[in-house]
Amino acid sequence: MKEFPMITTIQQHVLQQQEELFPEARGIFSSLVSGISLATKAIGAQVRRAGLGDQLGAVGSTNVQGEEQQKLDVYANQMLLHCLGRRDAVAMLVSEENEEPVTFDRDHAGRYIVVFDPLDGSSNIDVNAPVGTIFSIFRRPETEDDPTLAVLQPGSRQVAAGYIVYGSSTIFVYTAGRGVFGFTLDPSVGAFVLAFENMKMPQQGKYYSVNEANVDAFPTAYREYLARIRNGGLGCEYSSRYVGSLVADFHRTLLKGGVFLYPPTAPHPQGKLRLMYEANPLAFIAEQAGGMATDGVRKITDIQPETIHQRTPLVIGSPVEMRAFEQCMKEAEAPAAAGR
Ligand code: P6P
Repeated sequence: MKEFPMITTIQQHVLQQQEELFPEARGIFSSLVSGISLATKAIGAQVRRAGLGDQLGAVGSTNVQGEEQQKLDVYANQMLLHCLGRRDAVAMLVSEENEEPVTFDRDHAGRYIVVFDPLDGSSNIDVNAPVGTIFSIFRRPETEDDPTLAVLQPGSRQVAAGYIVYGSSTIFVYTAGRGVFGFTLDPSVGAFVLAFENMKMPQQGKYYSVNEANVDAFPTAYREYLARIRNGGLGCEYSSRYVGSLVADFHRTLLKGGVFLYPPTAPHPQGKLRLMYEANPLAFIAEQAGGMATDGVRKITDIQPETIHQRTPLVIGSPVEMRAFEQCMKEAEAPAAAGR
């Protein structure tokens, strides 16, 4: 009989993983991934129809960040809150679009906290550029009842993290601490199907990714680092690639190697990107894939958050580029240290 290609859906993969990783999870953890999978299939369907209905444009309100909300931002947030909020495993949900954690009055407290950016880069939708959903999963601390304090955990305590990039295809990438796996949404099956096993970031890439319009506002060390990249100081020629959508720029860096930077700038001296639901999940994935992620001083995953929506500078990428960046930061500190 003709052999048909066997498929592994993300649900099957998580069940296999959790038998090894979380034997005590009893299917609880996989229910979270199923909730995210369901929500992001619905979000992707709306993103792909942008322009055919009332999906495009701004809602006419701003979110807690003071950013203009796109209609699809609101839809994506509501879909994730709906699909995850129904899962008993969820103790609370934290979204870029909600100032406070969303908690649930259940007979028993859920065991997991899901933190997410429902639709990152949504301003790119109007021009058909890739956008994405980013999520991070923590265990709820047994001893902390205050929702905000329960959320404020360093990225090193993430149980799982991932993103869904709505690009030329819809790809779900996640890690649960035992490697990075990618699943492509197969419209003929209506499921995310395993397409990338044990994803590893190349030791060195040929792309650097930064918004060059801000370069004059970058700290000196960052400007010297970029100059070193451009003048062949890392041993090969580089091209610049910048989509302006974090998930798309990171996904390319994961697959092709290189480095993505969002340094401190004048409008954002603490960086523009969010620690809890942008930098942390991508840093977990980068580390699991053999890459690195820093805020310029510390590993992203070592940072103890002080507020849920706090921002951070982010430099994330392959070992060669990241070690060169660390060297530039050390050289920048050396004169200052000598002068002390
Ligand atoms: P800039 C999108 O608005 C976003 O939050 C990230 O997805 C992206 O990496 C960054 O901002 C782009 O910011 O200032 O370069 O337009």
